[in-house]
Amino acid sequence: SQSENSYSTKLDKKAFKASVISHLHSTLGTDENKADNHAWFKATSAAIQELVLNRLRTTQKTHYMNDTRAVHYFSAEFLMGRLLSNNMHNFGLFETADAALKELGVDISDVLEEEPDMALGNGGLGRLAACFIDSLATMELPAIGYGIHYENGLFRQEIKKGAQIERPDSWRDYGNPWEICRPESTQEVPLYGYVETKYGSNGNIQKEWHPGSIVKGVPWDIPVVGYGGNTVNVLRLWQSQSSSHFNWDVFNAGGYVDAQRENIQAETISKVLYPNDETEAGKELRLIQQYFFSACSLKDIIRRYKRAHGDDWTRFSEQVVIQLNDTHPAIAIPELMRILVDRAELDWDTAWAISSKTFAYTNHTLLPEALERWPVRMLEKILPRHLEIIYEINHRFMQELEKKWPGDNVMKAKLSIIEESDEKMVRMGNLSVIGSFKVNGVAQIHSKLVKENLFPEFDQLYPNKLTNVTNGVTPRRWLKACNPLLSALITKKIGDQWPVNLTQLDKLSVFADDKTFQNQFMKVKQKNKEALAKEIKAITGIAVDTKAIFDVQIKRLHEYKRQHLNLLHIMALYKRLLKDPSYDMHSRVFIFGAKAAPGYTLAKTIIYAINKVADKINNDKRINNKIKVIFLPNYRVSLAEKMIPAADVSQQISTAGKEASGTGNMKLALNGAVTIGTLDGANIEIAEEVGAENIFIFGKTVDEVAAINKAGYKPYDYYYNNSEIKALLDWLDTDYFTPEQPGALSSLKRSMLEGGDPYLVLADFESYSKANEALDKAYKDKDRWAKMAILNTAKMGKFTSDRSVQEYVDRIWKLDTCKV
Ligand code: 26M
Repeated sequence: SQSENSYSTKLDKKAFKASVISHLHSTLGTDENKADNHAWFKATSAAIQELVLNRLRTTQKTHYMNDTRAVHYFSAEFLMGRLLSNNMHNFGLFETADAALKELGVDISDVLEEEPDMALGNGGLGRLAACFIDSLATMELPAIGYGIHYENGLFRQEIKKGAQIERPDSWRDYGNPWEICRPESTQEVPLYGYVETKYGSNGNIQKEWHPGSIVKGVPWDIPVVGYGGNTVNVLRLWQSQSSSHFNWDVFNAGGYVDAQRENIQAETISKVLYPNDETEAGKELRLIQQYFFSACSLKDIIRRYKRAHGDDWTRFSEQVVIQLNDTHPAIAIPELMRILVDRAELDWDTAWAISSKTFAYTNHTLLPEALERWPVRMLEKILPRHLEIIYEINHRFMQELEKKWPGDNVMKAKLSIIEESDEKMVRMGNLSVIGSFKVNGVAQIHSKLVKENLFPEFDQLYPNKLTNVTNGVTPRRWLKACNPLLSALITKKIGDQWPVNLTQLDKLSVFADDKTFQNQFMKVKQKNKEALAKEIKAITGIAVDTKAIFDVQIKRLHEYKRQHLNLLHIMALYKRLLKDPSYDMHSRVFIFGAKAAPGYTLAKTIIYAINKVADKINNDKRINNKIKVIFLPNYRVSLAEKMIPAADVSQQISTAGKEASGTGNMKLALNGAVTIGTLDGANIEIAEEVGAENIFIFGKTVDEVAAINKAGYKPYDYYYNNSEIKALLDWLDTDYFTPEQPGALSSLKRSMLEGGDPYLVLADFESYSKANEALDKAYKDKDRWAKMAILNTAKMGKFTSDRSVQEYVDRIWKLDTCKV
C-alpha cells in the first residue's frame, strides 16, 4: 500500500520525536525526565524497529507471492556489531534522528554508545557474512542468513599488567531491541543413538535413525535492512533448548569453553562461540553446534519449500541454493541426503542430483591446522547415520575416481573423504568439494593456491568447479556510517550515489592533485585522528600527538599475520633513536587491536610483548615522544569503526600465501589509509587498483616463500648476518622490557630461531624496514601523502561487498532481484 511504501518520508523530525517519546512511555515505562542514555537507546531503537518490521512484513509477503529463488547463507558466525546507526542510515533517517534527539536534549552519539556489539563471530569470516547480508538486502535479493544464537559472543578482552584476560560477553543482558523470537518455527534436532535397517514402503532397504536424545532449536530473527530501506531480509539464529522428554548426554567442552559451561543441558549447545579461529579444536560440542544449526536451518528451508511445492522435490534446487561459509556447516550435505533418502524415500542418485545442485562452498584458509577434520569415532557416536551416508558418498566417489584414473590408489587416498590415519578422520573440505557445485576462494591469489596447492586433483576432476570471488566490505557501515566527515566531503564532490555504486569514488581521482581538496581531505583525517586520540586518552590514559603518523594494525593475533614483525620494527626504531637522538623519523603512533585465542600461548605472549614494549617506550623521555605504542583492549566492530577513519597507515604484513584475503585492508584503504603490506591476499588486488606509487609493498612473494621453504629456511643466517636483527632478538631475552618478569619474552625470540620462524619474520625484516623508511619519507611530503590518501579512497570501488555479491549471483547463486 501507499502508506507502507512511503517509509523513508513518513517520519519527519516531529514524528520521530513523538515516536521515541511514545516508546519511552509505552515500551520502556519511563519518561523524558527519568530516562538515561540506555533508555533513550532502547526507545530510539524501538522507533526504528517499528519501520523495520513494516518493511520486513512487506518483503516477506513479496518474496512469498513471487515464490522467489533465494540464497541461504549458512555461517557459524555473523559478526554484526551494532545495528542502530546502520539501520538509521539505511532508512535515510540518521539526520532526522540526530536533530530529533538534540531537541530532546540528548546527544545521539551517547545513545549509539549504549548499544552492545553483536559479537557473534571471531573475525574476517564472521564479518564477511555480515557484509554480505547487508549487500544482499541492499541489492534487493531474496536471501536469508542462518546461524547460531550464541548466548555469549566472542570473549571480552581485558588487559591486566600487559596480559590478555578473557571475560564472558553477555550481549543480551539488558535485552536486544532488534531480535524477534519465533517459537512457532521451533525445530527438533536428533543426536546420538543408533541406526536401524528395515524395509521401506516400496520394499527397498531403508535406514532409520533412532536418536538417543533430541534438542529443540528456537529461532530468533534479526531484521537486515537494505540501504534505502526497501528490502528487509532476515538473519535467523538458532538457540538450543532442552526438549523435556529426552535425557541429555554428557559432553566435553574444555578450556575457556569449559569455564562457561553450566550443567549437562541442551542449552549448552548455543551457550558460547568458540574463540579459536584458524585452528581446529576437534571438540565434540563444536561438532554438535555445527550440526545443530545446519539441521535446524535445513528443516526450516524444507518446511518453507513444502508449503509452496508439497512433496514435489524436482524443483528444490531451482528454489534453494545454500552457501556454506567454510566447512563449518558442511554436515548439512549428509543431512540433506538423509532427509531425501531416509525420510522422503528418494533413491540415492535422485537425492544426490538434488543435493549436489544445492550446495556451494567458500574456502577461507589454506593453513593446514585450520582444515576441519572430525574423528570418525566422534561422528559415529553423535551422528551415526551421517557417518554411514558419508561412507556411501565416499564409496561412490571412489568408483568415479577409478573410472577416471584406474588403479591410482595414491590419488584415491588423497581425495578420499576419509583419512586413513591412526585415528580415522573425516575431511570436511573434501566432503564440501565433492558435495558442492561450486567452490570459491576469497581473493585471486588465494583461489589460485586453492586450485594449485590445496585441491589440484579436484580441479582436474571437476574443471569448472573451483573459482574465485574476491571479498568486499559494505561501504554503508565502513565509510558512510563510520566516517561521517569524509562521507559528507565525498558526497559534496561526487554526489550521493557512491554508497550503492562505489566505483563512482574514482571521480575523486581528478582532485588528487587539487590543493583545496587535499586540504579538505587531510583536515577530515586530522579531525578523525583527534577523535581517536580522545578515545585513546579515555581508554589508556595516554596522550598521543595527533600530528604523528597514526599507524594501525587491527586483526586477530596470529603468527602468520606477524604482529611480531611490526613489534620488532618498532623496537628497531626505538633502538635507533636511543643510539642517535637525531635519527630522522616523523613521529609515529603505532596502534594495535587484537584478540588471541585463549589457548594460543605464543599469540598471548605477543600481546604481552606489545604491551611491555609499549610501557617502556611510552615512558622513555629520551626519545622525545617520537614513538608511542598503543594497544587498545577489546578490539571489536564498534572499536574498528572508531579506529579506521583515523588511520594514516594500514599494516597488512602477513607472510605471502597465508592471508586468504583480508578485509580490514579494504576498510582502511577506503578511509584513506595507505597500506604497507606484502603481496598476499587482496593486498595484491588493492595494489593493482591504487598503483605501485600509492602503496608500500615489501617482502618475499608467494613463489619466493615457496623457494625458501623448499631450500630449507635458516632463520639463524639472518640472525648472525644482520646485526640489527641479532640485537633486537637478544633484547627480547634481557629483562629490559619485563624487569619484574625476566625471561617472559624469551619464547618469542625462540619462536624465530629454534622454532624455525615458520612465518619468515626474519627473512622479511630488512625489506619491511626499508618500506617503512620509504613510508616515513612519503609522509614528510604533505602534498604527496595527501594525494596517496585520496587515491586510496578513490580506487577502492572494486572492494564493495555489492560487487562480491553480484559475482556470486551471476556465477553461483543465479538469483533475480525482487523489488519490494
Ligand atoms: C573452527 C573450528 C573450531 C572453532 C572455530 C573455527 C574457526 C572459526 C572461524 C575457524 C576459522 C574461522 O575464521 C577464519 C577466518 O576468519 N578466515 C578469514 O576469512 C576472511 C574472509 O574471507 C579472510 O579475509 C581472511 O583472510 C581469513 O583469514
